[in-house]
Amino acid sequence: MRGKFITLEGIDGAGKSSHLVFIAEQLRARHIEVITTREPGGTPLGEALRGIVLNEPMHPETEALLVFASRREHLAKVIEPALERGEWVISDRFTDSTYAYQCGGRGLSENRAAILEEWVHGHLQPNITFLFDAPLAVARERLENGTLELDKFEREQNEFFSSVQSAYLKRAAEFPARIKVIDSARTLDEIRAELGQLLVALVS
Ligand code: Z5A
Repeated sequence: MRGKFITLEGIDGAGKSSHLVFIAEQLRARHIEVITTREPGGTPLGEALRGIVLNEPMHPETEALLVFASRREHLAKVIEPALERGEWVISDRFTDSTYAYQCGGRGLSENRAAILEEWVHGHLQPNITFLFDAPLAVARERLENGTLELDKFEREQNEFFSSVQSAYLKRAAEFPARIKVIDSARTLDEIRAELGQLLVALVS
């Protein structure tokens, strides 16, 4: 049986990476084969592109083309083969990030993103997306406490993150069956309890 595809989304510091391991453990406890991966990245080429996207200033359309190039490789080499083998894939970020950061944050037209999305994975969408949503001030504080060196995106100002967050919530309103908004201003235990329930529904 084909595996399921789970993606984690949210503004920087909202907490998605903290929950990736928990989600994988919950699934493995149910004897499900799981791989975890991330975007941009997930392949040697994708990781090289990640270094460029996160650190080099560039035109918003160049940024969108590079994250979709990384995604094409990721789908071909990692995501699709794993799903075909019946494994579940958990990706820290996927295409909703492009709508949030490049469209919401940088002003790229959604039509351009939709063309690339159709080209790169018109046939595939995540089975479920957890959107970790926290007030900007909370996310910012967590990030500044946890990170030694901020990348190009993390150095952006509140206005940018506010636009990114609005774009995420717009996506969630457009795709309510797929995108589950998780209030991540709560404690880790409270969030895990909700994730646990959502995973039970996904597994059964
Ligand atoms: N990007 C893009 O522009 N377009 C695209 O299409 C894609 C990506 C795919 C890299 O992403 C960048 O790529 C991203 C957009 C761009 N922007 N940036 N930067 P990334 O996911 O690798 O980087 P990130 O967003 O900065 O992830 P992060 O630093 O790992 O943040 P997080 O996953 O949201 O948070 P966390 O690491 O789980 O938690 C941050 C800290 O808060 C940590 O110390 C935790 O222990 C703490 N934390 C988390 N949750 C809680 C709770 N509930 N209570 C207390 N403390 C908590």
